[in-house]
Amino acid sequence: MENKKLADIFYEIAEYLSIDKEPTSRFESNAYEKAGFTIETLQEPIQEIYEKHGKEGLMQLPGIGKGLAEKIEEFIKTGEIKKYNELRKKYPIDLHSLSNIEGLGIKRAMSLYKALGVKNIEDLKKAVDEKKVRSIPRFGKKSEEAISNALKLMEARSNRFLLGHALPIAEQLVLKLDKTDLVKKIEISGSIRRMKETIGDIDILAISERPEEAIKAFTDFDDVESVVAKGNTKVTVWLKAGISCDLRVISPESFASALQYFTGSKEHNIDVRKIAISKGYKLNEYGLFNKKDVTVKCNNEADIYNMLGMDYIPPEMREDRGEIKLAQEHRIPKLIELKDIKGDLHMHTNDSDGQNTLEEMVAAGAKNKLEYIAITNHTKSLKVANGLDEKRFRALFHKIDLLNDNAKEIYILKGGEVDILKDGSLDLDKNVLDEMDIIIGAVHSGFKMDRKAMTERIINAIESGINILAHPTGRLINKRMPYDIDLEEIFEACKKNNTVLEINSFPDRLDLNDLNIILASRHNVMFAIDTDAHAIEHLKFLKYGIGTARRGWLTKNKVINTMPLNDLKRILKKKG
Ligand code: DGT
Ligand code: CA
Ligand code: CA
Repeated sequence: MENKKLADIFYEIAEYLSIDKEPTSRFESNAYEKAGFTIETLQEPIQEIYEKHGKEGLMQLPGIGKGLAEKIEEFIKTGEIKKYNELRKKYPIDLHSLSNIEGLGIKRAMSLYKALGVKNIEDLKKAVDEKKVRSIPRFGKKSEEAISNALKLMEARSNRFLLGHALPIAEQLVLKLDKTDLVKKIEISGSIRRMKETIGDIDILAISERPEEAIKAFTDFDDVESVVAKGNTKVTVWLKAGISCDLRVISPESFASALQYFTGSKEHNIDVRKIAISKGYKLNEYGLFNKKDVTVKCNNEADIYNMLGMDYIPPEMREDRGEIKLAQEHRIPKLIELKDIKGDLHMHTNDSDGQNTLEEMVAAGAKNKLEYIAITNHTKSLKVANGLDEKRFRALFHKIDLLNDNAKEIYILKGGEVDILKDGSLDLDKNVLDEMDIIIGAVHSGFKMDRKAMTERIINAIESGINILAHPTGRLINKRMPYDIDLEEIFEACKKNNTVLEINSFPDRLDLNDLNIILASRHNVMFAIDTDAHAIEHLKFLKYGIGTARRGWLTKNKVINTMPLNDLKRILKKKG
Protein backbone atom coordinates (compact mmCIF):
# COMPACT_ATOMS: atom_id res chain seq x y z
CA MET A 1 0.00 0.00 0.00
CA GLU A 2 1.21 3.46 -0.79
CA ASN A 3 1.18 6.15 1.87
CA LYS A 4 0.16 8.65 -0.76
CA LYS A 5 -3.03 6.79 -1.56
CA LEU A 6 -4.16 6.74 2.06
CA ALA A 7 -3.09 10.36 2.57
CA ASP A 8 -5.23 11.39 -0.40
CA ILE A 9 -8.24 9.65 1.07
CA PHE A 10 -7.68 11.49 4.36
CA TYR A 11 -7.41 14.79 2.49
CA GLU A 12 -10.63 14.03 0.66
CA ILE A 13 -12.39 13.18 3.92
CA ALA A 14 -11.14 16.49 5.32
CA GLU A 15 -12.62 18.37 2.37
CA TYR A 16 -15.96 16.62 2.57
CA LEU A 17 -16.11 17.37 6.29
CA SER A 18 -15.32 21.02 5.67
CA ILE A 19 -18.68 21.46 3.96
CA ASP A 20 -20.51 19.19 6.37
CA LYS A 21 -23.04 20.84 8.69
CA GLU A 22 -22.48 18.55 11.72
CA PRO A 23 -21.15 20.56 14.68
CA THR A 24 -18.02 18.42 15.12
CA SER A 25 -17.17 18.30 11.46
CA ARG A 26 -15.00 21.36 11.36
CA PHE A 27 -12.80 20.03 14.13
CA GLU A 28 -12.69 16.59 12.53
CA SER A 29 -11.82 18.05 9.17
CA ASN A 30 -8.71 19.67 10.63
CA ALA A 31 -7.70 16.40 12.27
CA TYR A 32 -7.95 14.46 8.99
CA GLU A 33 -6.02 17.16 7.19
CA LYS A 34 -3.16 16.97 9.72
CA ALA A 35 -3.15 13.19 9.74
CA GLY A 36 -3.08 13.19 5.94
CA PHE A 37 0.03 15.31 6.02
CA THR A 38 1.66 13.02 8.57
CA ILE A 39 0.99 9.98 6.41
CA GLU A 40 2.10 11.67 3.21
CA THR A 41 5.45 12.69 4.66
CA LEU A 42 6.19 9.41 6.48
CA GLN A 43 9.56 7.94 5.54
CA GLU A 44 8.44 4.32 5.76
CA PRO A 45 5.34 2.47 4.59
CA ILE A 46 2.55 2.96 7.13
CA GLN A 47 1.67 -0.69 6.73
CA GLU A 48 5.08 -1.65 8.14
CA ILE A 49 4.60 0.52 11.20
CA TYR A 50 1.26 -1.15 11.78
CA GLU A 51 2.65 -4.64 11.24
CA LYS A 52 5.54 -4.02 13.63
CA HIS A 53 3.90 -1.97 16.35
CA GLY A 54 0.15 -2.31 15.83
CA LYS A 55 -2.37 0.42 16.51
CA GLU A 56 -0.23 1.76 19.35
CA GLY A 57 2.60 2.35 16.88
CA LEU A 58 0.29 4.40 14.69
CA MET A 59 -0.79 6.47 17.70
CA GLN A 60 2.82 7.53 18.26
CA LEU A 61 2.68 9.42 14.96
CA PRO A 62 2.02 13.19 15.08
CA GLY A 63 -1.66 14.06 14.96
CA ILE A 64 -2.93 10.49 15.00
CA GLY A 65 -5.14 9.54 17.92
CA LYS A 66 -7.09 6.40 18.65
CA GLY A 67 -9.96 7.17 16.26
CA LEU A 68 -7.73 7.89 13.29
CA ALA A 69 -5.48 4.93 14.07
CA GLU A 70 -8.57 2.75 13.82
CA LYS A 71 -9.37 4.24 10.42
CA ILE A 72 -5.85 3.44 9.24
CA GLU A 73 -6.19 -0.08 10.59
CA GLU A 74 -9.52 -0.44 8.77
CA PHE A 75 -7.90 0.64 5.53
CA ILE A 76 -4.94 -1.72 5.89
CA LYS A 77 -7.23 -4.64 6.68
CA THR A 78 -10.10 -4.02 4.23
CA GLY A 79 -8.73 -1.59 1.64
CA GLU A 80 -11.65 0.73 2.44
CA ILE A 81 -12.78 3.31 4.96
CA LYS A 82 -16.50 3.24 5.67
CA LYS A 83 -16.64 6.87 6.68
CA TYR A 84 -15.10 7.86 3.37
CA ASN A 85 -17.65 5.81 1.44
CA GLU A 86 -20.50 7.35 3.41
CA LEU A 87 -19.28 10.90 2.77
CA ARG A 88 -18.94 10.17 -0.92
CA LYS A 89 -22.54 9.00 -0.94
CA LYS A 90 -23.73 12.01 1.03
CA TYR A 91 -21.98 14.52 -1.25
CA PRO A 92 -22.43 13.49 -4.86
CA ILE A 93 -19.22 15.15 -5.99
CA ASP A 94 -16.57 13.10 -7.73
CA LEU A 95 -13.73 14.72 -5.84
CA HIS A 96 -11.42 11.89 -6.77
CA SER A 97 -11.66 12.33 -10.55
CA LEU A 98 -11.80 16.10 -10.33
CA SER A 99 -8.73 16.33 -8.13
CA ASN A 100 -6.78 14.21 -10.58
CA ILE A 101 -7.08 16.89 -13.25
CA GLU A 102 -3.73 18.58 -13.59
CA GLY A 103 -3.81 22.01 -11.94
CA LEU A 104 -6.86 21.29 -9.83
CA GLY A 105 -6.15 19.22 -6.70
CA ILE A 106 -8.61 18.46 -3.94
CA LYS A 107 -8.91 21.93 -2.43
CA ARG A 108 -9.39 23.71 -5.72
CA ALA A 109 -11.88 21.11 -6.92
CA MET A 110 -13.81 21.76 -3.73
CA SER A 111 -13.76 25.53 -4.38
CA LEU A 112 -15.32 24.90 -7.78
CA TYR A 113 -17.98 22.76 -6.17
CA LYS A 114 -18.79 25.43 -3.63
CA ALA A 115 -18.81 28.27 -6.13
CA LEU A 116 -20.27 26.67 -9.25
CA GLY A 117 -21.70 23.34 -8.11
CA VAL A 118 -19.17 21.42 -10.25
CA LYS A 119 -19.72 17.80 -9.26
CA ASN A 120 -17.92 15.84 -11.95
CA ILE A 121 -15.81 16.05 -15.10
CA GLU A 122 -18.87 16.79 -17.23
CA ASP A 123 -19.80 19.78 -15.06
CA LEU A 124 -16.21 20.97 -15.15
CA LYS A 125 -16.12 20.86 -18.95
CA LYS A 126 -19.30 22.84 -19.11
CA ALA A 127 -18.05 25.44 -16.64
CA VAL A 128 -14.80 25.82 -18.61
CA ASP A 129 -16.66 26.10 -21.92
CA GLU A 130 -18.92 28.75 -20.48
CA LYS A 131 -15.85 30.60 -19.17
CA LYS A 132 -17.22 30.58 -15.60
CA VAL A 133 -14.10 29.25 -13.91
CA ARG A 134 -12.03 32.38 -14.55
CA SER A 135 -14.25 34.47 -12.28
CA ILE A 136 -13.73 32.28 -9.20
CA PRO A 137 -11.22 33.67 -6.65
CA ARG A 138 -7.71 32.13 -7.02
CA PHE A 139 -8.51 30.80 -10.52
CA GLY A 140 -8.44 33.42 -13.28
CA LYS A 141 -8.18 33.10 -17.05
CA LYS A 142 -4.78 31.39 -17.09
CA SER A 143 -5.81 28.59 -14.81
CA GLU A 144 -9.10 28.16 -16.68
CA GLU A 145 -7.05 27.60 -19.84
CA ALA A 146 -4.76 25.18 -18.03
CA ILE A 147 -7.77 23.18 -16.88
CA SER A 148 -9.19 23.23 -20.39
CA ASN A 149 -5.92 21.81 -21.76
CA ALA A 150 -5.77 19.19 -19.03
CA LEU A 151 -9.31 18.10 -19.87
CA LYS A 152 -8.44 17.74 -23.54
CA LEU A 153 -5.35 15.73 -22.66
CA MET A 154 -7.42 13.45 -20.50
CA GLU A 155 -9.91 12.89 -23.28
CA ALA A 156 -7.15 12.12 -25.74
CA ARG A 157 -5.65 9.64 -23.33
CA SER A 158 -8.90 7.72 -23.06
CA ASN A 159 -9.43 7.95 -26.81
CA ARG A 160 -6.22 6.64 -28.30
CA PHE A 161 -5.32 7.46 -31.89
CA LEU A 162 -4.86 4.82 -34.56
CA LEU A 163 -1.21 4.34 -35.51
CA GLY A 164 -2.24 4.98 -39.10
CA HIS A 165 -3.48 8.44 -38.14
CA ALA A 166 -0.75 9.39 -35.67
CA LEU A 167 2.29 8.30 -37.67
CA PRO A 168 1.67 10.58 -40.69
CA ILE A 169 1.05 13.53 -38.35
CA ALA A 170 4.34 12.81 -36.57
CA GLU A 171 6.20 12.45 -39.87
CA GLN A 172 4.84 15.80 -41.06
CA LEU A 173 6.08 17.50 -37.91
CA VAL A 174 9.50 15.90 -38.25
CA LEU A 175 9.71 17.11 -41.84
CA LYS A 176 8.78 20.65 -40.87
CA LEU A 177 11.25 20.72 -37.98
CA ASP A 178 13.95 19.46 -40.28
CA LYS A 179 13.29 22.32 -42.67
CA THR A 180 13.87 24.93 -39.95
CA ASP A 181 17.61 24.08 -39.93
CA LEU A 182 17.53 24.44 -36.16
CA VAL A 183 17.85 20.71 -35.53
CA LYS A 184 20.65 18.32 -36.40
CA LYS A 185 18.87 15.06 -35.89
CA ILE A 186 15.23 14.15 -35.26
CA GLU A 187 13.63 10.86 -34.34
CA ILE A 188 10.14 9.76 -33.48
CA SER A 189 10.17 7.75 -30.26
CA GLY A 190 7.47 6.38 -27.93
CA SER A 191 4.70 4.05 -28.97
CA ILE A 192 4.81 5.21 -32.60
CA ARG A 193 8.37 3.96 -32.97
CA ARG A 194 7.23 0.68 -31.44
CA MET A 195 4.41 0.64 -34.02
CA LYS A 196 1.79 0.06 -31.38
CA GLU A 197 -1.68 -0.14 -32.91
CA THR A 198 -2.96 2.83 -30.94
CA ILE A 199 -1.08 5.91 -29.79
CA GLY A 200 -1.58 8.04 -26.68
CA ASP A 201 0.67 10.92 -27.67
CA ILE A 202 3.44 11.69 -30.15
CA ASP A 203 7.01 11.78 -28.84
CA ILE A 204 9.72 13.52 -30.85
CA LEU A 205 13.40 13.84 -29.91
CA ALA A 206 15.78 16.28 -31.53
CA ILE A 207 19.38 17.40 -31.28
CA SER A 208 19.77 21.14 -31.52
CA GLU A 209 22.40 23.68 -30.61
CA ARG A 210 19.68 26.24 -30.21
CA PRO A 211 17.01 24.42 -28.20
CA GLU A 212 14.93 27.47 -27.29
CA GLU A 213 14.71 28.59 -30.89
CA ALA A 214 13.85 25.09 -32.01
CA ILE A 215 11.07 24.93 -29.44
CA LYS A 216 9.79 28.34 -30.47
CA ALA A 217 9.76 27.32 -34.14
CA PHE A 218 7.89 24.17 -33.22
CA THR A 219 5.23 25.92 -31.14
CA ASP A 220 4.76 28.41 -34.01
CA PHE A 221 3.75 25.67 -36.46
CA ASP A 222 0.18 26.14 -37.56
CA ASP A 223 -0.51 22.48 -36.62
CA VAL A 224 -0.29 23.58 -33.00
CA GLU A 225 -3.47 24.63 -31.28
CA SER A 226 -2.05 25.41 -27.85
CA VAL A 227 1.04 25.01 -25.73
CA VAL A 228 0.32 22.82 -22.73
CA ALA A 229 3.69 23.04 -20.97
CA LYS A 230 6.98 24.61 -21.98
CA GLY A 231 10.52 24.45 -20.63
CA ASN A 232 13.99 25.17 -22.00
CA THR A 233 14.45 21.77 -23.58
CA LYS A 234 10.97 20.26 -23.56
CA VAL A 235 7.57 21.30 -24.77
CA THR A 236 4.16 19.65 -24.85
CA VAL A 237 1.67 20.97 -27.37
CA TRP A 238 -1.90 20.18 -28.22
CA LEU A 239 -2.23 19.70 -31.98
CA LYS A 240 -5.22 20.79 -34.03
CA ALA A 241 -5.40 17.15 -35.13
CA GLY A 242 -6.65 16.31 -31.63
CA ILE A 243 -3.56 14.62 -30.20
CA SER A 244 -0.78 15.97 -28.05
CA CYS A 245 2.91 15.93 -28.87
CA ASP A 246 6.05 16.09 -26.72
CA LEU A 247 9.21 17.55 -28.25
CA ARG A 248 12.41 17.06 -26.29
CA VAL A 249 15.70 18.65 -27.27
CA ILE A 250 18.61 16.40 -26.35
CA SER A 251 22.38 16.89 -26.28
CA PRO A 252 24.34 14.82 -28.83
CA GLU A 253 26.04 12.77 -26.07
CA SER A 254 22.70 11.78 -24.57
CA PHE A 255 20.85 11.08 -27.78
CA ALA A 256 21.30 7.30 -27.88
CA SER A 257 20.20 6.81 -24.29
CA ALA A 258 17.35 9.30 -24.65
CA LEU A 259 16.12 7.48 -27.73
CA GLN A 260 16.29 4.19 -25.89
CA TYR A 261 14.52 5.66 -22.88
CA PHE A 262 11.75 7.51 -24.68
CA THR A 263 11.05 4.69 -27.10
CA GLY A 264 9.92 2.55 -24.19
CA SER A 265 7.99 0.62 -23.42
CA LYS A 266 8.19 1.60 -19.80
CA GLU A 267 8.09 -2.07 -18.78
CA HIS A 268 10.92 -2.90 -21.17
CA ASN A 269 12.97 0.02 -19.84
CA ILE A 270 12.53 -1.03 -16.24
CA ASP A 271 13.96 -4.47 -17.01
CA VAL A 272 16.84 -3.10 -19.09
CA ARG A 273 17.73 -0.74 -16.28
CA LYS A 274 17.76 -3.63 -13.80
CA ILE A 275 20.21 -5.47 -16.01
CA ALA A 276 22.38 -2.35 -16.18
CA ILE A 277 22.42 -2.16 -12.38
CA SER A 278 23.26 -5.85 -12.06
CA LYS A 279 26.29 -5.24 -14.25
CA GLY A 280 27.44 -2.24 -12.21
CA TYR A 281 26.10 0.43 -14.57
CA LYS A 282 23.50 3.10 -14.29
CA LEU A 283 21.22 3.73 -17.27
CA ASN A 284 18.83 6.64 -17.67
CA GLU A 285 17.72 9.08 -20.36
CA TYR A 286 21.00 11.01 -19.99
CA GLY A 287 23.38 8.16 -20.62
CA LEU A 288 25.00 4.94 -19.54
CA PHE A 289 27.34 5.42 -16.57
CA ASN A 290 29.90 3.14 -14.96
CA LYS A 291 30.57 2.57 -11.23
CA LYS A 292 32.55 5.78 -11.00
CA ASP A 293 29.64 7.65 -12.59
CA VAL A 294 31.66 8.22 -15.74
CA THR A 295 29.76 8.19 -19.03
CA VAL A 296 30.24 5.10 -21.16
CA LYS A 297 30.26 6.33 -24.73
CA CYS A 298 27.37 4.96 -26.78
CA ASN A 299 26.90 6.12 -30.34
CA ASN A 300 23.59 4.42 -30.82
CA GLU A 301 21.08 2.16 -29.15
CA ALA A 302 22.90 -0.97 -30.32
CA ASP A 303 25.96 0.14 -28.32
CA ILE A 304 23.83 0.40 -25.20
CA TYR A 305 22.29 -3.05 -25.58
CA ASN A 306 25.66 -4.56 -26.48
CA MET A 307 27.37 -3.01 -23.46
CA LEU A 308 24.75 -4.70 -21.34
CA GLY A 309 25.44 -8.08 -22.96
CA MET A 310 22.41 -8.07 -25.22
CA ASP A 311 21.62 -8.13 -28.91
CA TYR A 312 20.09 -4.96 -30.29
CA ILE A 313 16.34 -5.21 -29.78
CA PRO A 314 14.13 -3.73 -32.52
CA PRO A 315 11.68 -1.13 -31.11
CA GLU A 316 8.64 -3.21 -32.09
CA MET A 317 9.78 -5.99 -29.76
CA ARG A 318 10.30 -3.78 -26.71
CA GLU A 319 7.18 -4.76 -24.82
CA ASP A 320 8.62 -6.95 -22.07
CA ARG A 321 7.30 -10.12 -23.64
CA GLY A 322 10.48 -12.16 -23.32
CA GLU A 323 12.60 -10.13 -25.76
CA ILE A 324 15.18 -9.29 -23.11
CA LYS A 325 15.95 -12.91 -22.35
CA LEU A 326 16.15 -13.60 -26.07
CA ALA A 327 18.59 -10.71 -26.50
CA GLN A 328 20.75 -12.00 -23.66
CA GLU A 329 20.87 -15.38 -25.34
CA HIS A 330 21.68 -13.67 -28.66
CA ARG A 331 18.62 -15.15 -30.26
CA ILE A 332 16.80 -12.00 -31.46
CA PRO A 333 15.25 -13.03 -34.79
CA LYS A 334 15.82 -11.10 -38.01
CA LEU A 335 12.37 -9.57 -38.31
CA ILE A 336 10.56 -9.11 -41.59
CA GLU A 337 11.01 -5.71 -43.28
CA LEU A 338 8.92 -3.68 -45.70
CA LYS A 339 11.38 -4.30 -48.50
CA ASP A 340 10.90 -8.08 -48.19
CA ILE A 341 7.35 -7.84 -49.51
CA LYS A 342 7.05 -8.77 -53.17
CA GLY A 343 3.32 -8.50 -53.67
CA ASP A 344 -0.03 -7.58 -52.21
CA LEU A 345 -2.58 -10.38 -52.11
CA HIS A 346 -5.70 -8.47 -51.07
CA MET A 347 -6.91 -5.55 -53.21
CA HIS A 348 -10.26 -4.23 -54.38
CA THR A 349 -11.30 -2.36 -57.50
CA ASN A 350 -14.37 -0.28 -58.29
CA ASP A 351 -15.96 -3.44 -59.66
CA SER A 352 -17.00 -4.01 -56.03
CA ASP A 353 -16.46 -1.31 -53.37
CA GLY A 354 -13.03 0.00 -54.34
CA GLN A 355 -12.52 3.56 -55.55
CA ASN A 356 -10.12 2.89 -58.42
CA THR A 357 -10.27 0.89 -61.62
CA LEU A 358 -8.45 -2.37 -62.20
CA GLU A 359 -5.94 -0.57 -64.40
CA GLU A 360 -5.30 2.10 -61.77
CA MET A 361 -4.75 -0.47 -59.02
CA VAL A 362 -2.33 -2.40 -61.26
CA ALA A 363 -0.42 0.77 -62.10
CA ALA A 364 -0.24 1.66 -58.40
CA GLY A 365 1.12 -1.80 -57.62
CA ALA A 366 3.80 -1.42 -60.28
CA LYS A 367 4.67 2.05 -59.06
CA ASN A 368 5.19 0.57 -55.57
CA LYS A 369 7.65 -1.91 -57.13
CA LEU A 370 5.46 -4.91 -56.41
CA GLU A 371 6.13 -8.00 -58.53
CA TYR A 372 2.56 -9.24 -58.25
CA ILE A 373 -0.82 -8.27 -56.88
CA ALA A 374 -4.06 -10.15 -56.36
CA ILE A 375 -7.36 -8.52 -57.25
CA THR A 376 -9.80 -9.85 -54.69
CA ASN A 377 -13.22 -8.25 -54.89
CA HIS A 378 -16.20 -9.00 -52.68
CA THR A 379 -18.75 -11.64 -53.62
CA LYS A 380 -22.45 -11.41 -54.39
CA SER A 381 -24.00 -11.82 -50.95
CA LEU A 382 -22.17 -8.70 -49.73
CA LYS A 383 -24.64 -6.35 -51.38
CA VAL A 384 -23.47 -3.21 -49.54
CA ALA A 385 -20.09 -3.67 -51.18
CA ASN A 386 -21.57 -4.34 -54.62
CA GLY A 387 -20.22 -7.90 -54.48
CA LEU A 388 -19.67 -9.68 -57.79
CA ASP A 389 -21.62 -12.73 -58.97
CA GLU A 390 -20.10 -15.53 -61.08
CA LYS A 391 -20.73 -13.73 -64.34
CA ARG A 392 -19.10 -10.48 -63.30
CA PHE A 393 -16.10 -12.37 -61.87
CA ARG A 394 -15.63 -14.15 -65.21
CA ALA A 395 -15.73 -10.84 -67.08
CA LEU A 396 -13.17 -9.34 -64.69
CA PHE A 397 -10.89 -12.38 -65.04
CA HIS A 398 -11.00 -12.00 -68.79
CA LYS A 399 -9.80 -8.41 -68.44
CA ILE A 400 -7.03 -9.54 -66.09
CA ASP A 401 -5.88 -12.20 -68.58
CA LEU A 402 -5.57 -9.53 -71.25
CA LEU A 403 -3.61 -7.24 -68.93
CA ASN A 404 -1.27 -10.08 -68.00
CA ASP A 405 -0.66 -10.81 -71.67
CA ASN A 406 0.45 -7.23 -72.24
CA ALA A 407 1.98 -5.98 -68.99
CA LYS A 408 5.26 -7.57 -68.07
CA GLU A 409 6.51 -5.70 -65.00
CA ILE A 410 3.75 -6.89 -62.67
CA TYR A 411 1.66 -10.06 -62.58
CA ILE A 412 -2.01 -9.97 -61.60
CA LEU A 413 -3.47 -12.90 -59.72
CA LYS A 414 -7.17 -13.56 -60.19
CA GLY A 415 -8.92 -13.80 -56.87
CA GLY A 416 -11.86 -12.95 -54.68
CA GLU A 417 -12.59 -12.05 -51.10
CA VAL A 418 -15.24 -14.69 -50.84
CA ASP A 419 -17.87 -14.38 -48.12
CA ILE A 420 -17.94 -17.20 -45.62
CA LEU A 421 -21.69 -17.73 -45.26
CA LYS A 422 -23.36 -18.55 -41.95
CA ASP A 423 -23.03 -22.30 -42.49
CA GLY A 424 -19.36 -21.98 -43.45
CA SER A 425 -19.94 -22.50 -47.16
CA LEU A 426 -18.43 -20.14 -49.73
CA ASP A 427 -20.44 -17.51 -51.57
CA LEU A 428 -19.57 -18.58 -55.15
CA ASP A 429 -20.02 -21.57 -57.49
CA LYS A 430 -17.18 -24.03 -57.41
CA ASN A 431 -16.53 -23.49 -61.13
CA VAL A 432 -15.62 -19.85 -60.61
CA LEU A 433 -13.63 -20.63 -57.47
CA ASP A 434 -11.63 -23.10 -59.57
CA GLU A 435 -10.75 -20.33 -62.01
CA MET A 436 -9.20 -18.25 -59.23
CA ASP A 437 -5.48 -18.15 -58.52
CA ILE A 438 -6.22 -17.18 -54.97
CA ILE A 439 -9.26 -17.49 -52.73
CA ILE A 440 -9.51 -15.29 -49.69
CA GLY A 441 -12.22 -16.26 -47.21
CA ALA A 442 -13.79 -13.65 -44.97
CA VAL A 443 -16.64 -13.23 -42.51
CA HIS A 444 -18.74 -10.11 -43.13
CA SER A 445 -22.04 -11.00 -41.49
CA GLY A 446 -23.53 -12.68 -38.44
CA PHE A 447 -20.82 -11.36 -36.12
CA LYS A 448 -22.79 -12.27 -33.02
CA MET A 449 -22.84 -16.04 -33.49
CA ASP A 450 -21.84 -18.05 -30.45
CA ARG A 451 -18.29 -19.27 -30.05
CA LYS A 452 -18.87 -22.86 -31.08
CA ALA A 453 -20.93 -22.04 -34.18
CA MET A 454 -18.58 -19.27 -35.32
CA THR A 455 -15.51 -21.46 -34.87
CA GLU A 456 -17.15 -24.29 -36.84
CA ARG A 457 -18.24 -21.85 -39.53
CA ILE A 458 -14.70 -20.62 -40.11
CA ILE A 459 -13.12 -24.08 -39.90
CA ASN A 460 -15.63 -25.29 -42.46
CA ALA A 461 -14.41 -22.58 -44.86
CA ILE A 462 -10.79 -23.45 -44.13
CA GLU A 463 -11.51 -27.09 -44.98
CA SER A 464 -13.33 -26.18 -48.17
CA GLY A 465 -10.19 -24.74 -49.68
CA ILE A 466 -9.66 -21.04 -49.04
CA ASN A 467 -6.02 -19.97 -49.42
CA ILE A 468 -6.08 -17.10 -46.98
CA LEU A 469 -8.31 -16.33 -44.01
CA ALA A 470 -8.80 -12.56 -44.13
CA HIS A 471 -8.89 -10.40 -40.98
CA PRO A 472 -9.31 -13.51 -38.84
CA THR A 473 -10.86 -11.96 -35.71
CA GLY A 474 -13.03 -9.30 -37.36
CA ARG A 475 -12.21 -6.63 -34.80
CA LEU A 476 -12.22 -2.94 -35.69
CA ILE A 477 -10.00 -0.93 -33.36
CA ASN A 478 -12.03 1.43 -31.12
CA LYS A 479 -15.20 0.30 -32.94
CA ARG A 480 -15.96 -3.41 -32.91
CA MET A 481 -14.85 -6.26 -30.69
CA PRO A 482 -13.46 -9.45 -32.28
CA TYR A 483 -16.05 -12.13 -32.83
CA ASP A 484 -16.16 -14.93 -30.32
CA ILE A 485 -13.99 -17.72 -31.74
CA ASP A 486 -11.58 -20.38 -30.57
CA LEU A 487 -8.49 -19.00 -32.26
CA GLU A 488 -6.24 -21.92 -31.38
CA GLU A 489 -8.65 -24.36 -33.02
CA ILE A 490 -8.67 -22.15 -36.09
CA PHE A 491 -4.87 -21.96 -36.15
CA GLU A 492 -4.73 -25.76 -35.93
CA ALA A 493 -7.15 -26.08 -38.85
CA CYS A 494 -5.06 -23.61 -40.86
CA LYS A 495 -1.95 -25.66 -40.20
CA LYS A 496 -3.68 -28.89 -41.30
CA ASN A 497 -5.12 -27.37 -44.47
CA ASN A 498 -2.21 -25.12 -45.47
CA THR A 499 -4.43 -22.10 -45.03
CA VAL A 500 -2.60 -18.83 -44.62
CA LEU A 501 -3.54 -16.27 -41.95
CA GLU A 502 -3.84 -12.67 -43.01
CA ILE A 503 -2.25 -9.75 -41.25
CA ASN A 504 -4.54 -7.05 -42.58
CA SER A 505 -2.70 -3.70 -42.75
CA PHE A 506 -5.74 -1.44 -42.71
CA PRO A 507 -5.20 1.04 -39.82
CA ASP A 508 -8.40 0.14 -37.96
CA ARG A 509 -8.02 -3.61 -38.54
CA LEU A 510 -4.41 -4.75 -37.95
CA ASP A 511 -5.89 -8.22 -37.74
CA LEU A 512 -4.30 -10.56 -36.70
CA ASN A 513 -2.78 -8.36 -34.02
CA ASP A 514 0.68 -8.69 -32.47
CA LEU A 515 -0.24 -11.09 -29.67
CA ASN A 516 -2.33 -13.32 -31.92
CA ILE A 517 0.55 -13.49 -34.39
CA ILE A 518 2.79 -14.77 -31.62
CA LEU A 519 0.12 -17.28 -30.64
CA ALA A 520 -0.45 -18.42 -34.23
CA SER A 521 3.30 -18.78 -34.79
CA ARG A 522 3.37 -21.47 -32.14
CA HIS A 523 1.07 -23.48 -34.42
CA ASN A 524 3.58 -23.19 -37.23
CA VAL A 525 1.23 -21.54 -39.71
CA MET A 526 2.06 -19.19 -42.58
CA PHE A 527 0.99 -15.54 -42.93
CA ALA A 528 0.22 -13.01 -45.66
CA ILE A 529 0.65 -9.29 -44.95
CA ASP A 530 -1.92 -7.52 -47.13
CA THR A 531 -3.30 -4.00 -47.47
CA ASP A 532 -6.96 -4.75 -48.27
CA ALA A 533 -6.60 -1.61 -50.42
CA HIS A 534 -9.85 -0.05 -51.59
CA ALA A 535 -7.99 2.82 -53.27
CA ILE A 536 -4.50 3.43 -54.61
CA GLU A 537 -3.63 5.53 -51.54
CA HIS A 538 -4.15 2.48 -49.35
CA LEU A 539 -1.10 0.70 -50.71
CA LYS A 540 0.98 2.66 -48.26
CA PHE A 541 -0.81 0.97 -45.34
CA LEU A 542 1.52 -1.99 -45.81
CA LYS A 543 3.96 -0.50 -43.30
CA TYR A 544 1.37 -0.84 -40.52
CA GLY A 545 0.95 -4.52 -41.31
CA ILE A 546 4.72 -4.92 -41.31
CA GLY A 547 4.96 -3.09 -37.98
CA THR A 548 2.32 -5.39 -36.52
CA ALA A 549 4.11 -8.46 -37.89
CA ARG A 550 7.36 -7.26 -36.32
CA ARG A 551 5.54 -6.75 -33.02
CA GLY A 552 4.51 -10.39 -33.47
CA TRP A 553 8.22 -11.34 -33.88
CA LEU A 554 7.64 -12.54 -37.44
CA THR A 555 10.45 -13.43 -39.85
CA LYS A 556 10.39 -13.22 -43.63
CA ASN A 557 10.26 -16.98 -44.20
CA LYS A 558 6.83 -17.18 -42.50
CA VAL A 559 5.21 -14.72 -44.91
CA ILE A 560 4.09 -16.03 -48.30
CA ASN A 561 4.07 -12.70 -50.13
CA THR A 562 7.81 -12.36 -49.66
CA MET A 563 8.24 -15.26 -52.09
CA PRO A 564 8.99 -14.98 -55.78
CA LEU A 565 5.86 -15.43 -57.92
CA ASN A 566 6.57 -19.01 -58.94
CA ASP A 567 7.08 -20.24 -55.39
CA LEU A 568 3.94 -18.41 -54.37
CA LYS A 569 1.94 -20.05 -57.16
CA ARG A 570 3.13 -23.46 -56.01
CA ILE A 571 1.91 -22.75 -52.46
CA LEU A 572 -1.47 -21.55 -53.73
CA LYS A 573 -1.87 -24.61 -56.01
CA LYS A 574 -1.62 -27.05 -53.13
CA LYS A 575 -5.24 -26.34 -52.37
CA GLY A 576 -7.91 -28.86 -53.32
P1 DGT B 1 1.49 6.15 -25.46
O1 DGT B 1 1.94 7.56 -25.62
O2 DGT B 1 0.51 5.97 -24.36
O3 DGT B 1 1.00 5.54 -26.73
O4 DGT B 1 2.74 5.26 -25.02
P2 DGT B 1 4.28 5.65 -24.94
O5 DGT B 1 5.03 4.38 -24.78
O6 DGT B 1 4.68 6.53 -26.06
O7 DGT B 1 4.36 6.40 -23.55
P3 DGT B 1 4.70 7.91 -23.15
O8 DGT B 1 4.43 8.86 -24.26
O9 DGT B 1 4.00 8.14 -21.86
O10 DGT B 1 6.25 7.88 -22.82
C1 DGT B 1 7.20 7.65 -23.83
C2 DGT B 1 8.25 6.71 -23.33
O11 DGT B 1 8.98 7.31 -22.26
C3 DGT B 1 7.71 5.42 -22.74
O12 DGT B 1 7.44 4.45 -23.73
C4 DGT B 1 8.86 5.01 -21.86
C5 DGT B 1 9.39 6.32 -21.35
N1 DGT B 1 8.82 6.59 -20.03
C6 DGT B 1 7.84 7.44 -19.74
N2 DGT B 1 7.59 7.42 -18.42
C7 DGT B 1 8.42 6.53 -17.88
C8 DGT B 1 8.67 6.04 -16.55
O13 DGT B 1 8.03 6.46 -15.59
N3 DGT B 1 9.64 5.09 -16.39
C9 DGT B 1 10.35 4.62 -17.45
N4 DGT B 1 11.27 3.69 -17.24
N5 DGT B 1 10.14 5.04 -18.69
C10 DGT B 1 9.20 5.98 -18.91
CA1 CA C 1 3.70 8.56 -26.50
CA1 CA D 1 4.74 11.35 -24.25
